[in-house]
Amino acid sequence: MKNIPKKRLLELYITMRRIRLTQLEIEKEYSADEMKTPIHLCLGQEAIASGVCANLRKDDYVFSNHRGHGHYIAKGGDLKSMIAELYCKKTGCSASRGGSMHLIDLSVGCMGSSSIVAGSIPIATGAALTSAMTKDKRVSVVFFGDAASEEGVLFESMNFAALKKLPVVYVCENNFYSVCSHQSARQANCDISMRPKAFAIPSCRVDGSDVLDVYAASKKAIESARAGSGPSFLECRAYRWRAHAGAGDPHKETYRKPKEWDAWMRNDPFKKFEDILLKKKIMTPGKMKEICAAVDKEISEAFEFAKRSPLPDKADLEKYLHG
Ligand SMILES: Cc1ncc(C[n+]2csc(CCOP(=O)(O)OP(=O)(O)O)c2C)c(N)n1
Ligand SMILES: [Mg+2]
Repeated sequence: MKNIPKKRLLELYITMRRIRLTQLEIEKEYSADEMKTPIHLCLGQEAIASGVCANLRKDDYVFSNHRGHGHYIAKGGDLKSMIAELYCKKTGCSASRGGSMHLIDLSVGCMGSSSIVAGSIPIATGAALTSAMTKDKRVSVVFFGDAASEEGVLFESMNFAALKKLPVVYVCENNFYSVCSHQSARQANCDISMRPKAFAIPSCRVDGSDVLDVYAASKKAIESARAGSGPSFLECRAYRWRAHAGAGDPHKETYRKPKEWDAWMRNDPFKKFEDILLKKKIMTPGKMKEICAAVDKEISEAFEFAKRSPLPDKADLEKYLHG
C-alpha cells in the first residue's frame, strides 16, 4: 500500500465502484425483460479485474469470458456501448449481435470474449505469440474461471507459452463454482495454482477479494511478461455473489453451504477497500461523495443512451453472416 501512489489507489476505487454499481443497476433493470440476453454478474469479483487491469497499458490486450462485464469496464471499454449491447441495440459494442457475453472494444484492447468455457485461453496465447514475434511489447491477459482450468486447452496453451516465453498472464478467477457444482465435486486437487508449475510457469494464489493483493501480484506478472521473461499464472480466489446467470440467486440453498455464504458476504471486496481508504485518510468522505456522484451520473447516462438507442434494422438481419 505504501508503494502505491494515492492517485492510483483512487483509480482502483473508482474502477471497483464503476463495476459494482453497473452490476447492481443491470440486476435491477433485468426484471423489466428488455435486455434480451443472459447476464453473468461479477458482483463479489470486482477486485480481480480492477487490480489486474490497473497495471495494463491501453494497447495491452485483455481476453475475457462469459462473466466479462468487469474486465471490459476495468480495461476502459466504453460503458454506453456495453449497456446498449445488453439491450441488443444498434449502438451496442457488438452491434447488437453479441449480447452480454460478447463485449468488445478494440480501441482500448478489449479483444472480446468467448462463451465457450476456456475458449479465450488459446486466443490470448496466440495474441501473445504475435507480440513476441513483432516485439511490440504488448502483454496479453486472459481471465477465466475455475471450471475453465479443467479444460485441456489450458494445458496445451501453458506448455506453448512457456516453451516460447510468451508475454501472457493467465488469470484464473476461482469462485469455487461451475454453475452449481462446487470445485471439490469436480477437481481431484483444488490447488489450481499448483498446475502451472508443471510447465515451470511462475504461479501464485492471490486473495481475489483484496484489490491490493491482486494489484501487487499482477504488477509483477505483467512486468515480467513485458520484460520478455514469459508467462505467469494467478489463481485469484473470490466469491460469486449471485447465481451463475441472471439476477439474485433464488436457489442458493440448494447448492451453497450457509456458513460459506455468510463468511463471504462479510468479506465484501469493495467495502473492505473503501473502509481502508477512509480509515487511512487516503480518501475523505467528501471525495468519496464526489466520486459516487460522478459514477452514478455516468451509469444513468449509459442506461439512458442504451434505452433510447434504436434496435437494429430488420433489413440488416443477415449482415455479418458469411457462408
Ligand atoms: C466448453 C463448454 N462447456 C460447458 C459450457 C457451459 N457452461 C457455461 S459457463 C459454465 C461454468 C463456467 O464456470 P467457471 O469457468 O468457473 O466460470 P464462472 O461461471 O464461475 O465465472 C459452463 C459449464 C460452455 N459454455 N462451454
Ligand atoms: Mg467458477
